[in-house]
Amino acid sequence: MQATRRAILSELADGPVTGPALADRLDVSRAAVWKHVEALREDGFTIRGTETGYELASIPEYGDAAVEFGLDAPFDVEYHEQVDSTNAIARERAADGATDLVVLADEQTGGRGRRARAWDSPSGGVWMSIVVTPDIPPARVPLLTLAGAVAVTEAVRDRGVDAAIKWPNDVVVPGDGERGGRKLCGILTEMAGESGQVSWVAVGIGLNANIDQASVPPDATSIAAEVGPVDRRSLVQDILERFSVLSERPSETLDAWVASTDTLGQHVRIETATASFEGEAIDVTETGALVVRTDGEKRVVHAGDCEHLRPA
Ligand code: BT5
Repeated sequence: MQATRRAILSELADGPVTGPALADRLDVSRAAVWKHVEALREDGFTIRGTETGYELASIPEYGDAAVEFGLDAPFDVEYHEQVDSTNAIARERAADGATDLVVLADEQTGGRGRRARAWDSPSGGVWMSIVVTPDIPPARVPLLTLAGAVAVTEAVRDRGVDAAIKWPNDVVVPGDGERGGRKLCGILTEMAGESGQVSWVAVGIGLNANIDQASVPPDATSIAAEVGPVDRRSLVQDILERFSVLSERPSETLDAWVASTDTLGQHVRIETATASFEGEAIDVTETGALVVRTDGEKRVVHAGDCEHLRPA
């Protein structure tokens, strides 16, 4: 959001302020204040002119301005009603030098999972890609996926959903089923880098929020199906604020991940690009890889699919 508009909103958050007082506090002309107030009205903010000054009467329900308003994390938000894939846009923005940007959409027509799988993304979900440029080696990028999973899990638990993390990138509602429960959220993290250094990372989060059970795969679930519809604006803010803190704190992320996963202690089947095997999931390494004990040996899995078979 444009800086003066952000400043006007933060002034109005505490109560009405007159046009001249706003102009004075923000060091702009009264005409400029009027112009920015009009622009905010077009963005969906209800700003009334009262005897005591401009009064912020309501904020938009969802969208870039809605999510940015009151957000306690350093992200700009780019909102689209409909896109092909927020990760595709995030990659373009990142290649153009963007950082701390969230590409958010109400609906995706070409949502993607890992290994070019399709991701169903009807209107009402939370489909977003967070672009960051951390100063870390590529080996630590998976920790950002874990940070995303922890952020989503904690945010949806706060809203009454019984969620758990399934290694590496799923948030599920535990129960029977191949996926170790019904899938509520998946994360697709993409990156670019050179000479052992990351240049950007896009953490793509797909969270089935206010969508019907019928519009996601049969073994998936949504927040609406579990506990009823939620306010997506505050949900997105909550996830972004938690992600922003965790992404700077790898050891806290790992502890929170271990506390929220139901993969550890499970007998699992692992599929990687080159191998398939079963064993007991016993640990996660400091870069987020899964440690699996098979007959007498420990195997460290950096990337792959994991199916929960039964408690070990
Ligand atoms: C994932 O892949 O779980 C990563 C999904 C990431 C989606 C987000 S949305 C915002 C951003 N923009 C994008 O284009 N993508 C990211 P994977 O682990 O490969 O799981 C994919 C599998 O999940 C599919 O093959 C289906 O079986 C299943 N699936 C598809 N749509 C689903 C949905 N809405 N809810 C639950 N499961 C789904």
